[in-house]
Amino acid sequence: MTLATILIGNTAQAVPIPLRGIVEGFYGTPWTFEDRADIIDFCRQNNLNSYIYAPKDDPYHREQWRKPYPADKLAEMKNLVAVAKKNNVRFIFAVSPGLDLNYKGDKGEEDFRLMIKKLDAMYEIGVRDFAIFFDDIKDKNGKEQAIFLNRVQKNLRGRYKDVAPLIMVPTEYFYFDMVKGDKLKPYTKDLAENLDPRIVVLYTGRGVVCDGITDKELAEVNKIFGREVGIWWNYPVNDYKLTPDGNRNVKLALGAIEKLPTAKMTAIFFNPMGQVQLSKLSIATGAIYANNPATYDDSKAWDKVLNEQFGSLAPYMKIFAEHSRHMENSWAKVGAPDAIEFETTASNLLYDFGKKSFVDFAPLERKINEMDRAADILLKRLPQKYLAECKPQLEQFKRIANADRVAIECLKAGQLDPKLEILREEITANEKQAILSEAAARKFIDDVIKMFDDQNQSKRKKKK
Ligand code: 14T
Repeated sequence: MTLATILIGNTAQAVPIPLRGIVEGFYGTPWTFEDRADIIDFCRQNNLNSYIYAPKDDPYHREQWRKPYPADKLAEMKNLVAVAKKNNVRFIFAVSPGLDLNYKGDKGEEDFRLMIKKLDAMYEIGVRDFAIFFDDIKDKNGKEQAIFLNRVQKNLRGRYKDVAPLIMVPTEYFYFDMVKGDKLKPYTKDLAENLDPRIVVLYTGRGVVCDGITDKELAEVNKIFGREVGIWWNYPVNDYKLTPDGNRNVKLALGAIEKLPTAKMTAIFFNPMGQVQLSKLSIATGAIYANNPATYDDSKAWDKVLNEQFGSLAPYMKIFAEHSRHMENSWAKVGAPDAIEFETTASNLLYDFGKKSFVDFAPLERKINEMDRAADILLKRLPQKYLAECKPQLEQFKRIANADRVAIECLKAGQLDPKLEILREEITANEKQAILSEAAARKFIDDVIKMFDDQNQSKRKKKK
């Protein structure tokens, strides 16, 4: 039993995180208005109460934040705000002015006026919740940002009694960027010292994309800001794994939300993938978490949601999703490892292969057959709107299963078949658009080829 569980009579009561929802905060093609209406309905169904509008590549949100929305865009927005109201979901409108915001002099006054004008237009169409984000910018004037935000908050709440407290994201928005050694960096210190304590601060954990947040880590950041901070959680977002030709959204994050605090907290927002339908898998587990952090069990939640969302296809979707849940690059790491059982079965097999006279290939062969079959069934039976988001990945999954099978044939024959190298080249070519199971089923192909290469190399050396 943790702090966040309250005993009433003799039964544990769930303590939902007060503000819980989705932040459309990724880089790349923004969702459509239909996507957003659909996701707001999904929020209601899953007892998530907030949606933040903050698509990085809506020019009116960030690069050209000063410009008012044209009439057609505003009409769509008004529609969406009505959908949110009907669904009992807060529509939180965010602006990211930090690329070129002025604080001082006439330009400062003009920018303040334009910000208020921008937010007023949203109030007019029914928005009552606002956010201002300062992430991913060069400017690091903590004090000026705080003064600006305090002034915006005071202005809005002075004129409108029904506007909620402002939400903000700092420029130093992850813990390792807020501190140097055991000291606060100047930006964070200035911001924390000057920011109205009623303004909600969001942060992403110890890194931008990191492997969990502990109660202790959260408490430390609460202390820094002198308030209960909220979490902007960068899973399942997949905008940061860029291919050499600049494609985003190539790896699908289909795992459960995991490793988040159980202590009492004030807000959590999940940053989704460009793929709206498939984002619902991990976000529905996040909703279970956010409605009762103390009792959350990620693997139970994952199974429950797979069944709810995929019905008779759930067992096949689970096999696919197991190979596509870990997100990692040089600076990011989140999500359970991909296909742990496959990985241990494969590495045990290769270990035995070098040592023993008898090797049992059957367990890995069974797994490979299951993967191939799952891909076929999903390609045939997934509803069109889901398939549209994962066809390249399912086809790549099939290619990998196929190559894994050939790799086993090579092991059985005791020599490398050049066909395996051709299959690997095909897979590599398709990694422009689809990546999965990098450290499991995809790695097995490389491991087998490398093993034969090493063997041949040492044979050649012996001849010399
Ligand atoms: F606001 C923040 F909390 C945040 O996470 N900002 C961005 C966000 O829009 C993006 O979707 C997310 C995942 O890529 O990370 C932040 O953007 C970055 C940060 C980086 F350090 C993108 C690339 C980076 F190298």
